[in-house]
Amino acid sequence: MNRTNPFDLTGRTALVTGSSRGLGLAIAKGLGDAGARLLINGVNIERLDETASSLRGEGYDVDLAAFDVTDEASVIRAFADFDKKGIAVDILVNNAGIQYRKPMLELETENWQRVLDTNLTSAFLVGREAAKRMAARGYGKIINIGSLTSELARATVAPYTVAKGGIKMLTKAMAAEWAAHGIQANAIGPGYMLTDMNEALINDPKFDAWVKGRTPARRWGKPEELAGTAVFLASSTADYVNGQIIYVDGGMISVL
Ligand code: GCO
Repeated sequence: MNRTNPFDLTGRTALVTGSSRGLGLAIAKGLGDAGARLLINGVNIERLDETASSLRGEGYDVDLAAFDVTDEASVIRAFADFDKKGIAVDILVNNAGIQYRKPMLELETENWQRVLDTNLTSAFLVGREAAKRMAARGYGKIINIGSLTSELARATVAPYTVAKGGIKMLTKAMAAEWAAHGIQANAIGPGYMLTDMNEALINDPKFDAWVKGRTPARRWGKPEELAGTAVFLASSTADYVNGQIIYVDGGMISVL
């Protein structure tokens, strides 16, 4: 019998922002494993080049998309460049993000703004440019990366919490306006993951013990554990899934 794989992404092009390492890289690999051509994005050209060549070495079909997701002119230029090259972004993963930990009473407005620009406004900017093209084609998948802090606050990460709460609502706003154009916008909410961004937390024995105690799975998540959910949301099996945030968190958000 000739069965087709409903999760197959062959022929699709996926742009993953902030994908030279961490969660973005793991998600990109997952989409690539499912057959997608990858557009790897970041601002550090050297690191991006290294990631692209190692991905190519592993057999992935990769192009570089070096632009700053916080800079509107660069985002617009990048999409104009895709248009010129005949590249259609079928799948967009808004993953780029930074963390800045400081108690709010000491927090500088500049750093508040920087975290919001990188973690939230970027998803609007890149999302808008991608969705203009997706709407014209009547097809597109947008996956925004949320967080446990899309729902719950944690002391010292206020701007991140506000940005990730915003990501949850931006995802719903995208669904509200773009679902009729054949675009599905959803989000993934990772739990505590083993990434460079979380290095200071992972290396803090008290925090490490707290994560393991607080998470029903009793461990940190591995970046590659997001891949399956990303593939699902990017695939045709999720064509009627809209505006959702799916937590991949070892059960943390569901328990006290
Ligand atoms: C923090 C971390 C966060 C978490 C993530 C959990 O300081 O709390 O850096 O990024 O890992 O938000 O979902």
